[in-house]
Amino acid sequence: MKNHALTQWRERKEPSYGAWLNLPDLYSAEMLARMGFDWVCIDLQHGLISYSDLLGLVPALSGTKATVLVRVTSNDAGQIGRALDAGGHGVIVPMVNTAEEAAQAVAACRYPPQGTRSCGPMRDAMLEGFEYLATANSQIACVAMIETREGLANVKAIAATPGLDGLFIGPMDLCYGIGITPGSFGDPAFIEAVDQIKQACADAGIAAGMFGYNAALSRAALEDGFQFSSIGSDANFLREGAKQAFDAARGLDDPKAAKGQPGY
Ligand code: 3PY
Ligand code: MG
Repeated sequence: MKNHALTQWRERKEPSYGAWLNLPDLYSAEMLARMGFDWVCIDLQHGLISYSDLLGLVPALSGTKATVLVRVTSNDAGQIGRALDAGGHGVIVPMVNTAEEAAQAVAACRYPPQGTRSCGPMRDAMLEGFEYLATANSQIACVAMIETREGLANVKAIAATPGLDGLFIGPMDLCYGIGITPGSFGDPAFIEAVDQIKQACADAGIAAGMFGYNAALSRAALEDGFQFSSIGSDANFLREGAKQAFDAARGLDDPKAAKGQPGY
């Protein structure tokens, strides 16, 4: 197994574009993946997606170049194992606050001796047999989200966690964490926090990622030294596309709508 997104992040030569799935629809998931995104993240934390939905979404995405990441609901080894056994090629773990928590997430992604993942890869074993076991530890991506005050305070130690592949900023929770209004991404405190996280990644030699609420936010992050960003979600693409068409048909074109509005 070769993880396309992980290769991009490690080599850092090109921006890595992601699409975010909040909806449990197989057709729209496949459609997005076929558009050429480097990775697609199935969001079990805030998306309207169950584990049974995930079992259908993973095959719908396979056969495209998109690396399948799963945002789990919490830093839970059992759930991380199930997401990977179902065919996820990496996890995004929310609300990581300490280096110990980051190490727990990494251990859940790696087979012994590097970690404690229990052996039972269902989908990848079907596709690759035991070959999967030889490559899984190096090809499964483990990403920790920095989005709390405590996580930010410990970001250097978290980034230095052996085996961790990247940090991913949850901008809205990060705003809450540092005590500013959610969405005030121009606030100097937010910019300072983002810089701190980016620097911690650079020092540790891991990838910096940003949840982008729209293409403009993602582009700014990627031009500012981030390696990966989600440029929007299925729900947001649907809402924005529908809004533009509906407004255009009524002659109400909103110049702001063309740039895309933040949203889940
Ligand atoms: C955040 O903005 O906090 C996120 O986790 C994005 O879903
Ligand atoms: Mg969050």
